[in-house]
Amino acid sequence: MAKEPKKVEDLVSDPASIEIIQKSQKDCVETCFTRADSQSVSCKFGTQGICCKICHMGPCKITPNGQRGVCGADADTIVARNFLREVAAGTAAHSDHGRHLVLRFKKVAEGKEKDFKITDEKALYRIAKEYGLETEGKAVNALALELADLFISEFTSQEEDLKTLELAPEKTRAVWSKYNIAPQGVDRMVVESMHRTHMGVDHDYRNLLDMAFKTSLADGWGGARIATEVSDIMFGTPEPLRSSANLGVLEEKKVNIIVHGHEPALSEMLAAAIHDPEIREYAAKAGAEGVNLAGLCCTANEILMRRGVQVAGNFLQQELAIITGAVEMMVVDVQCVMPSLPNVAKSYHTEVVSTTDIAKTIGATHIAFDEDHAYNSAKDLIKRAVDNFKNRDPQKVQIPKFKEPLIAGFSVEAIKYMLGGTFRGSFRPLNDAIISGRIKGVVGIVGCNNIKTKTDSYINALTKELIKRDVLILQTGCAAQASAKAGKLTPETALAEAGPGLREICETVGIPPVLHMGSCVDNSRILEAATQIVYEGGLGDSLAQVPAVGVAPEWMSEKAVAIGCYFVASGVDVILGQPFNIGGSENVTKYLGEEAVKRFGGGFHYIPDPMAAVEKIMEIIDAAREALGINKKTERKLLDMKDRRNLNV
Ligand code: BF8
Repeated sequence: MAKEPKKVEDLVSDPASIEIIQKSQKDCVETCFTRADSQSVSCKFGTQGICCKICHMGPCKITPNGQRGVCGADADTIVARNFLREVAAGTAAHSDHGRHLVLRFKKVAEGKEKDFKITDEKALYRIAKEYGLETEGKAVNALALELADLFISEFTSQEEDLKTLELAPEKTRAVWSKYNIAPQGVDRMVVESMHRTHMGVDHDYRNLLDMAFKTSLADGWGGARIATEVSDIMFGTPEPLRSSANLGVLEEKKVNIIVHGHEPALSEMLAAAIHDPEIREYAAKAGAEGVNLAGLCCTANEILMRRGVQVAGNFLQQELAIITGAVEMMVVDVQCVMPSLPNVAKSYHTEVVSTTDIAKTIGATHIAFDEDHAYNSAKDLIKRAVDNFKNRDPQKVQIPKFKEPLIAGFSVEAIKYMLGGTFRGSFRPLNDAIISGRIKGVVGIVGCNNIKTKTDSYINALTKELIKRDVLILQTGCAAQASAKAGKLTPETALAEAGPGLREICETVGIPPVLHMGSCVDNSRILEAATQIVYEGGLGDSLAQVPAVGVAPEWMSEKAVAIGCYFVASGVDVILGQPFNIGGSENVTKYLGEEAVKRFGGGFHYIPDPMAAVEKIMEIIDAAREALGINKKTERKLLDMKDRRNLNV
C-alpha cells in the first residue's frame, strides 16, 4: 500500500518553509520532500552497513543464510570498511576545501594575487606563533609564505605527525600516541584509508576503525582547522555582528543572488562587489532597487560570520529558495548542493551557476571562477544576475514574511574578548562560571538537516531544553542556522529562556546562550575553545575531562561522520540523532560506543529522541563535574550592582 504523504507541518519547523512547500505543491514542482516519499523504505542491507560492493564478485550482503561475502568478509569487516570510507570522504571534503584556500594564500604571500589580500595580520602572527614559527621582525608576506608552506606540508607529510596536533593538550596527545591514531599528512591518511578498504587488505574491524579515528583527526586538527585559520587570515577573524535568517531575507524590489556551498573565496568577492557603484548603477538601470546577496548552508555561515550577510536558509531550504520565484541567480561551488537545483529552477527564471571545475551539474550554467581576475569575475556574475531580473515573473513571486534577527561571529578570539576585554581577554571567566556551577557545561550542536527528521525540530528542542538547564551552546553549520531561524541567537533569548546561572553570565558578558561559531570546517573552533578551557586551568588537563558533549541531531553527510569521529577521538562524547549505518555489526557498534569511551574518554551514542538526549547529556556532564570535584550545589542569589561589579566575569 502506498504511504500517506506527510502533512507539510510535519516535514519542517519554520513557517517560511511551510509556506514555500505549499507553493511548490501549487506550482507542481518536485522537491526533496516529494522525492523522499517516493523513495519508500530504505534498503536494510545499506542501513545496517552489510552491503559490500568493494569488489566485483559481489555485491555481497550478509543474511542469516550467508554470514560471509564471496571472499569470506564477515559483517564486522564489511561494516568497518564502509564506515572508514565514509570518514575518508568526509575528511577529503573538508580538507580539499582547506587545500584550495592554502594554495590561494600562498599566491597572496607571493604577491601573485591582486584581488585577495591578508586582511587580518594579527591573526597571521598569532597563528604562525602557535605553529612554532619565528615571528619576531618578520615581514607580513615572508611570514605568510612560511606559514603557507607549513600548511601545505600538513597535507603532504609522509611520516611526520601533523604539526597541528601539538596544539592539543598533552594528555589528549598521549592517548593518540598510545592507540597509534596520531595522523600523518592529510592526503596520506585519505589514500591509506582507500587502500586499506580495497578488496583483500585490512580485515580487522578494530584496525579499520582505528584508521577511521586517525583519518578523522587529520580532518579536525588538520584540513578543517587549516581551512578556518587561512580564512581568518585572508578574510578576517569573525567578531560579533547582527544579521537575520530565513527566506524572508529575500527582497522583492532587488535582484536576489544566493551563494550556496562551502568555500568562501568567491562569495567574499561577491559580497564586496555588490557595493561597487558600477553595480548599483547597473541594477538601477535594470529597474531594481539594488542587489541583495544572501547565503545558504555553509557559504552563508562564512560570509555571515565575517560580513553579516543574511542567511536565506539551511540545507533543506535550498530548493525552497528558488521556489520563492524571487531569486535571479544561485551561485554554487562544492558540497551539499543538490543536483536537483537546475530542475527546480526550470519552473522559474533562476539561473543556477556552478563555479568550480570539480563540481558541475547538468542543467546549470558553468562559469568557472576566474581567480586571476576575482573581483571582475564577481562583478560579471552580478551583472548577469541583474540582466536576469527582467525575466522574473511577478505572478510566481512569493517571499515569506518570516526572518529572525541574530548575532553571529563568535570566533574563539571573539569569545575571549567578550569574556575579558582587550587587556584580559581569556577563558578564565568561563572556566570560573563552569566551576561555580552557574554554567553546568558546554555542548556543541552541529551538523545538517536530514529529511528523516522534521527539519530543525531535534536541534530546536535540544537547544531550548539545554539552555534552560544552564548549558552553554556552541553551534556551527546548518544547526546554527536552525537556531537562527528559531530566534535563539540573540541575547534576549538568554533573558527569556536560559536557566538562572547561564542567564546571569550571558547578561553580564552580553552574549547569547547559543553561540554561532561558523561553518562546518569551523567545528575546529569548538575543539580550539575546548582546548582553551583546558589550558585556562581548573577543569582537568585533557579534553576528555571537560564537561562537554557534541551532538549531531539531524546529520546526513559523510563530513558529519568524520566530525563525529574526531570529536570522539579527542575525548568528547557524541550524541547522534540519526544512526550510523553500522547496525549489522555488534562488534563495530560496541567499538565506536562503549570501547571508545574506555579508550578516549568519549564515544558515540545514538539517541533518536531529543529529550532522552538531554538526559544523557546531563548525565555525561554531571559525571565529568563529579570527576573534577566541582559538582556541588550552587548558591543562588539575586545580584545587585555591587555584586555585579565584583562578579568575576
Ligand atoms: O558542511 S551542516 S548540510 S552545509 S554538511 Fe552540509 Fe551538513 Fe549543512 Fe555545511 Ni556541514
